[in-house]
Amino acid sequence: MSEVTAIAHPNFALIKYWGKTDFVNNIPAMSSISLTIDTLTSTTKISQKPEMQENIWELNGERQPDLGQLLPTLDYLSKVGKVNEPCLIQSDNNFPTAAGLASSASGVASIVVAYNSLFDLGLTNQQMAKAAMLGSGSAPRSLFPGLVLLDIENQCDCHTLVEPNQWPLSVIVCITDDQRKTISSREGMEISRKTSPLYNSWLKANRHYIKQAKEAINAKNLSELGQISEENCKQMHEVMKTSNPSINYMTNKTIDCINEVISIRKSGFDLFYTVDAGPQVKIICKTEDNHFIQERVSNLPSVSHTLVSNIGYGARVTHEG
Ligand code: 2P0
Repeated sequence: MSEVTAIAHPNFALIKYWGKTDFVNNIPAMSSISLTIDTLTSTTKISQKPEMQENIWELNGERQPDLGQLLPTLDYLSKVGKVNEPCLIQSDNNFPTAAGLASSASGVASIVVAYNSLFDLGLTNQQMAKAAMLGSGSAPRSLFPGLVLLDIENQCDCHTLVEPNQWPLSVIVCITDDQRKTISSREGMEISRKTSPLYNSWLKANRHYIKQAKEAINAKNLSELGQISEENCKQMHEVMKTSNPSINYMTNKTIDCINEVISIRKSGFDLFYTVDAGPQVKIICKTEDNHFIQERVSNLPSVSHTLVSNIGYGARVTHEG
């Protein structure tokens, strides 16, 4: 085998990670719960290239100047697997990159899975999660299907809480602006950790959020999960805003879209929103309601387009050759 292709999907956090406990090993300071979606996809082909001097990374067809945040992941994988063979890594996203749609999580997860298969490393889930985390703190969650817990209090164990077919939910991504973000999550998290007066209370509240969200998920109670997720989202954005310099990923268009979610909810639908490190709004709803809700938000002048997904599967190999 000289090449492997793998795919992975983005995941959106309902209970969020914002801040690291260990910058060098890229370890999140708090646990998180996410939802892996389908439809949006990162595809990575890794080919062995003995004639090359070093690994080369192409993203969306463009050669990158260096390996960037992939370097720690690839260093770890080559060390664990005792592999020292240069590769060409070609990743493509079928959605906007670095616009708050978790492209680094799905990209890194697809690379870890492809590399594991290409060199037949036989990594455990724990090792895969560690390799992914070194590249992006949210990437371990894209290795797994459905609703996923990344448990910082349990050696960064990452596992599925609910499989995709156990709870028919949809995610409507409302794109308000697909430009690259100006402050990366990585920079933003460090600024918040060092300067926000709310950072410590954010850190302390994490256990409570995880417990409440797990209970709502076990009971498949969408409105309770929505309530706790929106609270968690608002608190994270308060931490960002109270940082120095202040960080604000939300725009007026984001707020318009959130207001529409609240208005649809008042008319009797079960849905909630979440917003990450970008201006897009993700709406979580029952699959049976997704057409109606998509039509409502698509009519907003602040929404340029929408992307609809259901709950998706974890990272997987699609081709070996
Ligand atoms: C999350 N975000 O839990 C939170 C919510 C954005 C807002 O994890 O520095 O790309 O590579 O670990 O994983 C985005 O951060 O950052 C993120 P690094 P990552 O989904």
